[in-house]
Amino acid sequence: MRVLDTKFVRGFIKMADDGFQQGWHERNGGNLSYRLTPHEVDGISSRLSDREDWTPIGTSVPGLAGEYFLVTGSGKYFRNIIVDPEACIAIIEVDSKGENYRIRWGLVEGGVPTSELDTHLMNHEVKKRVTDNKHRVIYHAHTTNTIALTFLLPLKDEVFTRELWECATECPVVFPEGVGVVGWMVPGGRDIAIATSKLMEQYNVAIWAHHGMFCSGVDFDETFGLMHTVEKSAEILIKILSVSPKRLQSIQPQDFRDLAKDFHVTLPEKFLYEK
Ligand code: 2HA
Ligand code: ZN
Repeated sequence: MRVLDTKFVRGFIKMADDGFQQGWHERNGGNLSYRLTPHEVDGISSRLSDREDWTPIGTSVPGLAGEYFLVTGSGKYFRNIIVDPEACIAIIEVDSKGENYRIRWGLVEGGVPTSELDTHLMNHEVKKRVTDNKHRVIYHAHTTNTIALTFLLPLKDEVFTRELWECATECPVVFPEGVGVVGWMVPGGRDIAIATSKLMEQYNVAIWAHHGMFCSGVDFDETFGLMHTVEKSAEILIKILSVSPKRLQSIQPQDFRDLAKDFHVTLPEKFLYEK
């Protein structure tokens, strides 16, 4: 089967374009990765090239040995993915030690996988383990309102989670485990990958101060929907803060406890502090 005709590649391209349409991917901003199922690898095996050399990942991900990923290319523009996917995205294979990768398809005009490959792969390794192999998508975007909030709120998981929960009733149902926050760090390397993947042990959302957001999920819909929900709530909060520093009313800790009961979610008490 042609790689471009597969459901997972089409879903990947649609998600990338949805993100671009949201205004989250200026220039070459953002990156996306998807961990293929063995069945999906089998379906395209005759279309994969084995001419490329192995390249060090820059970190070690033994939990991903032998896995295949569809990833965006470093320096490629999300805006162009829908127009010329073969030039903008690639399928990579991780070696049997989890230390090297090689390109098996795509990036036909040259290039390498996303500059945030370390973070993507370390997040995938954590999520594969803690979700019992269910999560397959890691998404990074430059979400405008969430970035703006990192200049206004203390960079604490408890504060971001609580403020985002309060601004849209669906939030505690969509991300009951909360969100994590990483203080400003140099992007594109192992240190920020370690900090982010540590948060991914307990959250599906990691916010990078003054930069953007990472989300994890089982499929494209769920992962995009999570990013979209967090960013929508951040937009509401930015509108509130823009109009007035004072709120007349909001959702209270006991309201969240009542919601948790009816919607069958567990909301950690550390987010339900008295203000
Ligand atoms: O340019 O978003 O974090 C891609 C990025 C780096
Ligand atoms: Zn970025």
